[in-house]
Amino acid sequence: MGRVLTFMKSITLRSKRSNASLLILALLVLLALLCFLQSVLAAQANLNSVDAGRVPICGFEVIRTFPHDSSAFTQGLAYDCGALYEGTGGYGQSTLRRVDLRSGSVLQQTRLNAAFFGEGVAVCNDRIVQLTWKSGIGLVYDKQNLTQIGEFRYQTEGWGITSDGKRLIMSDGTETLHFLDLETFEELGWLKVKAAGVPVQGLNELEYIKGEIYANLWPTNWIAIISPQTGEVLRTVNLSGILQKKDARGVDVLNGIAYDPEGDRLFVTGKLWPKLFQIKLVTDQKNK
Ligand SMILES: [Ca+2]
Repeated sequence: MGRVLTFMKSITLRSKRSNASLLILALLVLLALLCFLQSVLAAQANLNSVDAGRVPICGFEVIRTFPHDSSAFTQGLAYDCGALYEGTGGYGQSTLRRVDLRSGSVLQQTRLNAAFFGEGVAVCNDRIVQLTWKSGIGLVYDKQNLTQIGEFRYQTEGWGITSDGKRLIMSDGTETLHFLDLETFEELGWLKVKAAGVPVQGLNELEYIKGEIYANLWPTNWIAIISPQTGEVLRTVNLSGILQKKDARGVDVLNGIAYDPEGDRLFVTGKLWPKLFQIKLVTDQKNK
């Protein structure tokens, strides 16, 4: 009798464990669905806010294609004096790297502390600044050897960063752009970005180009081109389709804009993309 009871208890226990496993699995599936839904809704909100018809849409032409490290979860991209500087994300995987444009090979890199999720990068004279996502800490490096020489703090999340030569311009995932002092990193002011009066959320990787701010709109393949004076989105471009199908398996969204002022070259890539593109924006043409 005792053996039978023990056997039955064992079955009950296994059944409870099995139910608990099913419950955990169901919760994980639900969580994944909620994350997906949030991402879809966020994308929709951003696309609505750069509403076609009210904000001009540029087309684009691919001028040249370069290889890109398909294991790089690109969070920041900048071009300076013949080299690309790239920041990658992921806890335990974040890096700052100098990359050879033509071959896509990493010439030099510094790994971040595993507690940091690397974000945007900007080149400021002889230094490079790299944001971290949720740590509230910006990292400052010597441009020559990518050695960390300092850090600074901020109150928001860190997403994208660029420089207009006088100030740093930083995004935090919302519609706000922050202007920081180049030397002290103190906040000098901020700007709300709107498209036809509607706030534009998800401002991500940034690049200052000829008096305008280019911003990737997370989680989409769109770029918004913003007036630094008014915060108004002046025009947009949708780069969906720039990657051929064979190159698009397993990739994440567009996130990386860099500009070579000497050669007037505009570069874009994305998270885990195997290619980096030099593109030219075409105005007076509908999105292609
Ligand atoms: Ca950039």
